[in-house]
This record gives sequence, structure tokens and C-alpha cells, in this order.
Amino acid sequence: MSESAQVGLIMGSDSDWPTMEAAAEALAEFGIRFEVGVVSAHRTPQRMLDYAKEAAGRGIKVIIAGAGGAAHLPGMVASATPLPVIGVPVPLKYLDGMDSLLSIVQMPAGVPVATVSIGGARNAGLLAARILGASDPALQQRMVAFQESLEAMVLDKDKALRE
Ligand code: RP5
Repeated sequence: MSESAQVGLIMGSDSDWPTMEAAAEALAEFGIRFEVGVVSAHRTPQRMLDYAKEAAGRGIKVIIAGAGGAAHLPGMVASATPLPVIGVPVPLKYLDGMDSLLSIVQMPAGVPVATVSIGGARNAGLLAARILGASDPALQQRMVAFQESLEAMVLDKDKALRE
């Protein structure tokens, strides 16, 4: 894993990557340094605990964790790190991702995970950018510009529709 990364982007399986790639793209758009890795709560429990316990000391500021099905990775990582954890419910073949969502979102009091929508990895990347932007004025300014571009895009579409 990278030594200078600001965001740790982890997932329970490499099969989650097609969903999680959107988080990586968002982070890259904002020039945020990140690392990517497979860390499985069930198949590599010790690696998961080591990762969670060591992340803050390595300079990671935010962890994005994606998992599908019995998606215990985000919550278990949150239990072993003081860093903010953003959970991404990855939709699998059955249950349309509802299993992933409920496994991630319904955390016990005291151990927060900021859960995005099913498959919402892009928003996970954008939320990490906002968290980092709170203490990085240049990054926050890029977020403001991004939000203005969203507004301009909608207004352009509205105009085109009425022309
Ligand atoms: C979860 O099991 C992973 O996050 C993945 O979404 C799901 C299936 O993993 P594979 O069997 O495809 O490796 O832990």
C-alpha cells in the first residue's frame, strides 16, 4: 500500500472493482492521492484489522470501503480506526444490493460509517474530497468549482430542452 496516500480505497474482493472504480475516478479528478487494495473481512480478517489499525499512522485521512452481500468490511474497519469510514454497498447478483446496504448502514451507536447509496462509489469519492477539503482550501475550491459545473450543466440541459 502507498505511503503517501490520503485516502484508502479498499474492497472485499477484486470482483467489487467494477463498482468501486468510480470512487477512484472521482478521487483522481480532484487530484487526491489514494491507494487501492483488496481487504476481506471474512477471508483475510487479520489483514483487515492490521489495515484499519495502521491506516491513520501511515497518513491516511479517509477510508472508503466497499463490499457486497454480507458486507461487514466497512463496519469492522470503522471499529478499529479513528478515521472517517465511507461505506459503499456493492450490488451482487441476488437481492439487488439491499443485503449490502443493510449490512453497512445499520451500525451500532458509537461506530459510525457514512453509507452512500447502493453502487454509489462516485459519491463516496466525492464525499472523501469534501472531508479532505474541510482542511485544504485549494481542494475545497475545486469542489466549489465542481458544484458550479453541475449547476451549469443542468441549466444548459434545461435551456436545450426548451429551445
Ligand atoms: C464480499 O463478497 C465482497 O465484497 C464481494 O462483494 C462478495 C463476493 O466476493 P467474490 O466471491 O466475488 O470474491 O465479501
